[in-house]
Amino acid sequence: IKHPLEHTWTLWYLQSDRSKSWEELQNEITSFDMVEDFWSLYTHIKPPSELRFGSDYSLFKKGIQPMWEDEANKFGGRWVIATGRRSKFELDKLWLDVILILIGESFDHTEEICGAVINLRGKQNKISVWTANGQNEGAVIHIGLKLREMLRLPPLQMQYQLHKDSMTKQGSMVKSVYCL
Ligand code: M7G
Repeated sequence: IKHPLEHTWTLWYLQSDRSKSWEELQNEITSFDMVEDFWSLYTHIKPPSELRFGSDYSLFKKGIQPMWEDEANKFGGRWVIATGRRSKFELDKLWLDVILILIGESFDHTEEICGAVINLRGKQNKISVWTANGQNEGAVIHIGLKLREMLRLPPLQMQYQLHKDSMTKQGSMVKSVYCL
């Protein structure tokens, strides 16, 4: 027998290509709603550390596109985790841990979670967890604290940014509304 997850999740892959628009670069790979199906997918795809510079993986609840513009994301934001000087092994482990936390849904306010993204950008690799409502301070902080605890992150390595600020950013800095 297989073990069902609370939600169906969809994995997306983006490979950078200057000849296409950002939206066209998002490829939906597959969806799963069973623990065993997640593991067979996970063992068949490259770990993030093996992807090319400029690539992303995104894992979102089925029906939510991994974009600011999606109805589920447009009032939301993301907890960005600085991945710092992690080895490839540690980066892959952190991404796997984030996925397991998401699909396991074993804490409050998981209904606010939309998905997670890993951006492979060399020294600026980033992992972020996207939530639905950036004004829901209680849920945002609770989710941030849970992530920090479950991922055993040291303090001040997580910043919450609103998508509306990312959309309108001038230059490379996006202001963060919370830091944990
Ligand atoms: P990024 O890949 O999220 O991070 O954004 P990076 O700056 O570390 O590479 C790079 C660019 O991709 C943005 O400036 C946007 O042009 C585009 N982009 C990223 N996201 C997440 C979105 C999105 O959700 N919607 C749209 N339309 N463009 C996006």
